[in-house]
Amino acid sequence: MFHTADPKDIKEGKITDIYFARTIEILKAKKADKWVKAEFITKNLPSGWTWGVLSGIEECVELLNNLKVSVRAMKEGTIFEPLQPVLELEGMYTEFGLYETALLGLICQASGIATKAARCKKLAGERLVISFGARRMHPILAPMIERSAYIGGCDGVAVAKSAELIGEEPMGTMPHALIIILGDTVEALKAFHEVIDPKIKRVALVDTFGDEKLESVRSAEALGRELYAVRLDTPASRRGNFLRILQEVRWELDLRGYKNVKLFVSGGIDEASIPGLNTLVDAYGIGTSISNAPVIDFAMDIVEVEGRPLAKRGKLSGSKRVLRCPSCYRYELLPLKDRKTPCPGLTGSGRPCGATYEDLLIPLMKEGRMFSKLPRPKAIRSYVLQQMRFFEVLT
Ligand code: PCP
Repeated sequence: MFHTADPKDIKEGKITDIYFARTIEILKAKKADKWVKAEFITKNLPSGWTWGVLSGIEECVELLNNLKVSVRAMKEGTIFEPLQPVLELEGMYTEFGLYETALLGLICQASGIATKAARCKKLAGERLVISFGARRMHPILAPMIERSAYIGGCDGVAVAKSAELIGEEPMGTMPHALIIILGDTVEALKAFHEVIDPKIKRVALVDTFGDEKLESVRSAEALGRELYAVRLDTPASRRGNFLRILQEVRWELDLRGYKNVKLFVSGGIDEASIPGLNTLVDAYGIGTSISNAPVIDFAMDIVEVEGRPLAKRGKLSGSKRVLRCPSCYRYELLPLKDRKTPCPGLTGSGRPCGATYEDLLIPLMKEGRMFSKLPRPKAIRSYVLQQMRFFEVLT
């Protein structure tokens, strides 16, 4: 048996901090339940991040769809900033209070992963970024982790079940195990080429036994134009100046006419290493730094009771609108009842922007009835990449 919750446990409200269950008990016993609005915001983002990518909304819908609540939410994949409500629930508190723990868990981890993936993809530009991190986390979470990595911007995921969930083909190369068992890099590559479906890209792993540049040349000579790339997963003990190793591999391959063979790197890749490797690298396999991304510590807080703005210290009371200018991406936070004005921002040439703000926090469902169909992961990823044109990764 795995030490994990069953989806049924989550739907039945069993994944809840006990004090929420006791609060429900007290409110029911005292007939003191109230109609409330509760919002989910983060006051700060981890690691000096200035923006986050929202992920986990589809699972929140799965959890909320049998409850008598009205839900407003940002679309999954929306880039948000601190203090902006990304989700708001309205209804009798005892209808949804029990699910605070699970709802937070669904967006805190997923949004951290999606944001990290977006940061890595932004730094890598057009180069492939593949999610290799499922092995660092409990396998029961792998599909969620890799779905968030994909919608955040990764070009592919390694685990078959995750790929199924996002409707894409899984991506991978070959493990050291194949080379160790067959005893040689090129024997393993030839066996892969002989057995595996021709549509799968041929990537030789060149750091198992010998020097990467010699193994790369041997692999290129063995497969010629069939070889898509060589993967360097050089152990840290031998990595030294990794860029120099890549320069040597690139030089030796080009010298022999294998300019088509791409360079794929993995092992300890993080945002800090990407800019320095981009001059030579065509593809990144990123594991730990994405799957073990810091969580975004959202909190759920009541902001209205029986229609009256009321919130704890440190929180802004009342239901809100989150506006964003589609032209200059300026954000505005307003009380829900306030009317929006044209964007007061300035264009690059210093003229008033004046564009019409769009509402980011929009009605999603009422008592289980959805107002619109949820987008597929591919569409969410495109939405993230489109927004990412307006955001920088400050490292
Ligand atoms: C690892 C494997 C992972 C990579 C590294 C992720 O290599 O290829 O995909 O690394 P990261 O978590 O540091 O980003 P190995 O453990 O050498 O495994 P294998 O032989 O299976 O490729």
